Amino acid sequence: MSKIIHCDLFCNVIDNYGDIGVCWRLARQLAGEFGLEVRLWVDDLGSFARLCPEADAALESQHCRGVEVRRWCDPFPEVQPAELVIAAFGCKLPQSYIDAMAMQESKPVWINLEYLSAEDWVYGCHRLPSPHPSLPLTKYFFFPGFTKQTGGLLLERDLLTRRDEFLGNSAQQQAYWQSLGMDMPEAGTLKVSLFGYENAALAGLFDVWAAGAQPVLCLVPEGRILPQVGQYFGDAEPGAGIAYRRGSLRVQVLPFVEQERYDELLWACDVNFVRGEDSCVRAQWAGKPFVWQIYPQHDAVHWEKLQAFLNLYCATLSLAASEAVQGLWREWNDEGGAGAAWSAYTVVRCELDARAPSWARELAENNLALNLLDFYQEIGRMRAFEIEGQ
Ligand code: TRH
Repeated sequence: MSKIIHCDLFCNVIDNYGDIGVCWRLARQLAGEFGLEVRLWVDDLGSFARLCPEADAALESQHCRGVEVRRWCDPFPEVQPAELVIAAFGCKLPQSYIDAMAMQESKPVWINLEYLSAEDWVYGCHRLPSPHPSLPLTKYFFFPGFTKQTGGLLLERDLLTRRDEFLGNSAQQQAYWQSLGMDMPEAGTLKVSLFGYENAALAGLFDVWAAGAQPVLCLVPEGRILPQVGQYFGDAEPGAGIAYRRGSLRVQVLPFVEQERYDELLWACDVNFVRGEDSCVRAQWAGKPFVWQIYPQHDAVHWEKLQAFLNLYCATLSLAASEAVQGLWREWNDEGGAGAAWSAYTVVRCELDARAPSWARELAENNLALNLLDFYQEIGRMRAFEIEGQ
């Protein structure tokens, strides 16, 4: 029987839900699908509890869905380091923990799991070692990404099967809409989910939807864009459960749901507006057209990141579809005229609908958790070989 691998996964929540979203997903997958003993260290359990409502943000230690969740506090407790140590998004590990790693006879495999990017400089940095300046430890960079030259994307083993079952089963879909307190939308209604940051382009988009011939049902999970939604409809206190209507547009505000349930929303809609990192990946697994609001950075480097992804995503589209996607995404991210760009997008929707499932299938060939564990084993073999050679 093979030995159980212990994994310490460190998550420093910078803001929002992306950091913890990625870590929680990876932790569950490593524990549930690969049998690792995972300890997830989180410095903001309040954010974690939004994704996993059964968690108690006041506890130092608890078990959730097969994962030991620990508060990352200062001073850091004295613990035995795991064989596999993952620092999510390059977060800085506690010094006492690094010292303890250096004391181990068999040194842990220390991996910096980086942010997702489609930029090609990533190819040269993926799997690069970085020896510690003073301790006998090496940290390795691991980059998620969209091509074979990267570590791939987080994808649960059964996700695409579950998605296809949902899409092929109207009873399941009906049950989903009922769980939202709604009837299944009538055929011909365009169903849109809208998860985003504050965005000045929203009003223009709502105007176009409201004035259009096609009925649009827009589902908005509670979050940063909600005050603007309320403002559009003259409501100073928008909240989950509230619905609005103007012309052909109906907006329904949804509660923020536990992480596993967010996928159903993406599957149930025709177009998904997403943001950050994790929801953007989930929208791709949904096999539906999507519009990405990238996480804005002060030095505007996010534009290069956005363009790098667009270059990949649009490479197999017709010129018209490529221009329409790029036009809408740019306007949405620039907080500009998304309403006008929407019309061109509508014209190419059929092509985008057809392309999205095959795009997901292609990405699914590169599974991040699997690659991470292969890399862990590879480093172990490399070290054993070096010891034999001494
Ligand atoms: O929340 P985000 O904007 O996260 C971020 C962070 O800002 C982070 O600092 C930054 O580095 C990163 O983006 C790029 O967007 P993201 O990544 O999509 O994370 C949202 C998570 O919330 C994702 O795991 C899905 C989840 N979610 C739910 O669990 N329930 C919900 O109802 C919704 C709408 C989302």
